[in-house]
Amino acid sequence: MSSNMFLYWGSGSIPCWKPMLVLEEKGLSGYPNKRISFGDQEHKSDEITKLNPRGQVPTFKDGDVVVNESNAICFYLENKFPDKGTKLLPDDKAEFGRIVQRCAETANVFNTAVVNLAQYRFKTPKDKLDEELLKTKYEDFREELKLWEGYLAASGGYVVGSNFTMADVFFFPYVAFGVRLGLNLAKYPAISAYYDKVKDRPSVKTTWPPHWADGPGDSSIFGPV
Ligand SMILES: N[C@@H](CCC(=O)N[C@@H](CS)C(=O)NCC(=O)O)C(=O)O
Repeated sequence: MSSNMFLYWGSGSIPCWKPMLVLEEKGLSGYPNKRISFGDQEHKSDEITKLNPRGQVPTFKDGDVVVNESNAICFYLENKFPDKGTKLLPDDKAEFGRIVQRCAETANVFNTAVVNLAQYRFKTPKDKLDEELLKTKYEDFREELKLWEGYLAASGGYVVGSNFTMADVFFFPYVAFGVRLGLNLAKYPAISAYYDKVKDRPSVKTTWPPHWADGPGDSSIFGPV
């Protein structure tokens, strides 16, 4: 059933990790795929840009249907396979609303953690870092994490309730990315317990970014958070 699908992905990419988690949770492992090399700019190759003019991964097709953008791929797969494997978006309308709300809120995690902080750190030479600006970036991410700490402390062990849902697909990769780059979860006990539980989930272990096994990340990025 999954043989018409094809996913281009890159290791360590949060946007790629999300649809990979959905595919595993849906029991669609073994789908044809290609891991691209960012270093060799393979995401800018004709093979990818003819499907995705942005030259980004994930790039995905299912037969003649091309779906790019990680969120879109996740919702496409859930819509196509609602009753296969893990049900990531339930039929119950209220529950559905809570889950898609948290999915949407991960845009704030992306902005505070990745765009404002990690990308600033990656792109700025150490001697050019504006320490005062950095403090505000740490504070913004801290404030965002406090919200998620509250959500998890009040929920049944997952982002929404007591089952793994699309909200976890959207949120967990940020936590793992944070931990790799020095985020100290001792300050966030509910997120810490969540991380410890979800990291051992089969879909998560199978899709763990392969290059993370090559060595640790730069723990100074999120260390002060
Ligand atoms: N909004 C897109 C973002 C995808 C994205 O930024 N992918 C990165 C890898 S994490 C990429 O391909 N970057 C290369 C580039 O933008 O040139 C999504 O959610 O799928």
